[in-house]
Amino acid sequence: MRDESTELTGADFVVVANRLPVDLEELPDGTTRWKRSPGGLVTALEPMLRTRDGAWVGWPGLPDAEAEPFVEDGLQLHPVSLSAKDVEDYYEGFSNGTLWPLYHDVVAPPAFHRHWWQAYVRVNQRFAEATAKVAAHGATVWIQDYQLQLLPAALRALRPDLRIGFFLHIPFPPTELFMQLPWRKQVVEGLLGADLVGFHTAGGARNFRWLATRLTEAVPGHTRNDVQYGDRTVRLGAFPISIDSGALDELARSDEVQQRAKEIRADLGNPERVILGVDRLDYTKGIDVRLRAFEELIAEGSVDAEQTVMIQLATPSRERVEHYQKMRNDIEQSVGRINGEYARVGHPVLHYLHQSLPRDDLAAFFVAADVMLVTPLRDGMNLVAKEYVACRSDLGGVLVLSEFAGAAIELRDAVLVNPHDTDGVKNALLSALTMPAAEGKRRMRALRRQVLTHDVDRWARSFLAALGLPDGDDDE
Ligand code: ADQ
Repeated sequence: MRDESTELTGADFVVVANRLPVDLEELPDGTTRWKRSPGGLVTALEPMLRTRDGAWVGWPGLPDAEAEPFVEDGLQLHPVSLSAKDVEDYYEGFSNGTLWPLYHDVVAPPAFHRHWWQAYVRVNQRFAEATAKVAAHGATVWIQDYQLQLLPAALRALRPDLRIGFFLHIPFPPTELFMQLPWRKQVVEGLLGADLVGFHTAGGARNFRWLATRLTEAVPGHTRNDVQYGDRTVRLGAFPISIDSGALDELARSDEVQQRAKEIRADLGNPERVILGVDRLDYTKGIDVRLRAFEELIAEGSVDAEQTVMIQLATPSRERVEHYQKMRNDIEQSVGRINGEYARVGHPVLHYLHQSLPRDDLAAFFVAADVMLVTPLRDGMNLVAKEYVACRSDLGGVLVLSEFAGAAIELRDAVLVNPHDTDGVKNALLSALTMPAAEGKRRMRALRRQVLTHDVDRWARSFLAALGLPDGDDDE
């Protein structure tokens, strides 16, 4: 993976994220190796980074690991090391125990601990120092997500010559909830260090603008999309993220994936209806909501357990955080209860896989599912909803989508539900299961028009254009 021949130089375009696009893995003999961790963000940004002498700054994913910067396929990778204590307090603590629940409508109570906050400040400062070393004079730096909200200001203090963008991948909360944060002013000031702060939705940008003008010296700017902060204008905007829709569409059309989808249905006993849920195992995703709706519909006899199968795929996530351990137990108990009550030997009504699947397998599940249930209580965007749509070139399948996912703003032709309303979710699931084919096709056609024309490349380009970065294609 290493390309020692390419030199590490000051980069004109730098992405900073909590994680690098590669993970450092510890092998049983104690040695380590790099492993690619392909995600949507990497796919979107990689081509731009390569054409621009780009660099990526982030944590390699292993505590207490010191790793040297290196070049991989023309992309500079700069590891920032975190101690076990940093991981506990900055990452699992402040990022995932305070900010994550606070920004997701407090669906779980956020914990406020001063030593977590201190670690957050310390680690953000370390990222600032690392980035300041990597960026060339006048470079563009694009900071990603809630773990690094203090970085824009910390970096500007070290390097006023840089052009700094920040994008938040999770929702920015309603102002009343944000006000609970003891360090609310510092967080807003941190973000105001950027030239452009991007959110998934206009509502997020609006909330931030209101807070900035109440909590800091910032004053309303000339338009609704900026604030004046000292002698600088900070622009705000909505940039709904997406997926590599074209590539996924092509993968889903392939003979292998189509064949695998048939096999999945056959393995399930060729039921009339297959319902699917796919999530990172997280309490914001509303997995319990959909299990309850499914269970009640079977119990009432509205759904036939002989002819309907539900599959829930859940990627393991944040397994060391206590709240996640409890949620996992609760979900697994529900799965056991539902199958205990309604399954027959060799025919579970509910299949639950606590596993991360390869991309083409996942595409096959999307192709195989008649109904996709996406029911988060709150979600920045939700890429799964878009992935399902991209996989349905046959115009089959019905998407049931929570109103509280950012994706609901674009995907108006999904069956939209309020996940807090169990009867509403049950009705939506039932209507999706019984939807006339013509209506299903009409909806899926409209959804595909949106998802295929608004892909992740377009997202990245529109953010960078707003930040004032010229288009990378003209470079060569
Ligand atoms: P996440 O909370 O991780 O992202 P989401 O947008 O749904 O949520 O992305 C999850 C990704 O993991 C999808 O690409 C999905 O295919 C994949 N995945 C889920 N389960 C899987 C499984 N069992 N096997 C393999 N892959 C699986 C955060 C925010 C979101 C926002 C994104 C991007 O919380 O709201 O959409 O960032 O900004």
